[in-house]
Amino acid sequence: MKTDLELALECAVNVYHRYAARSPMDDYLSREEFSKLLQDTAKPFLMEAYIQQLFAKADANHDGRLKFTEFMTTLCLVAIDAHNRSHQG
Ligand SMILES: [Ca+2]
Repeated sequence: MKTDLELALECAVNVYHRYAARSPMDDYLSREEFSKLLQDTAKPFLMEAYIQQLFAKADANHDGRLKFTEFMTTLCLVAIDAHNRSHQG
């Protein structure tokens, strides 16, 4: 039986693959795929400007697409934000 953390990590990998395989079908997230991923799986009300800001922060090698390690940077930022919010009111 898998632990909660194992399931969460597996989920992150699966979500990444599901969206990276759209258009173009590769192992990278384009801006469009990244935007769709966040809108579908995170908060539907996320502003496009905020999404593009996250993308720019995560695209460490500035090639205009996110590889898995860059995507994990984004997830990390979102997780830290969620943790901080869990300690507020
Ligand atoms: Ca990149």
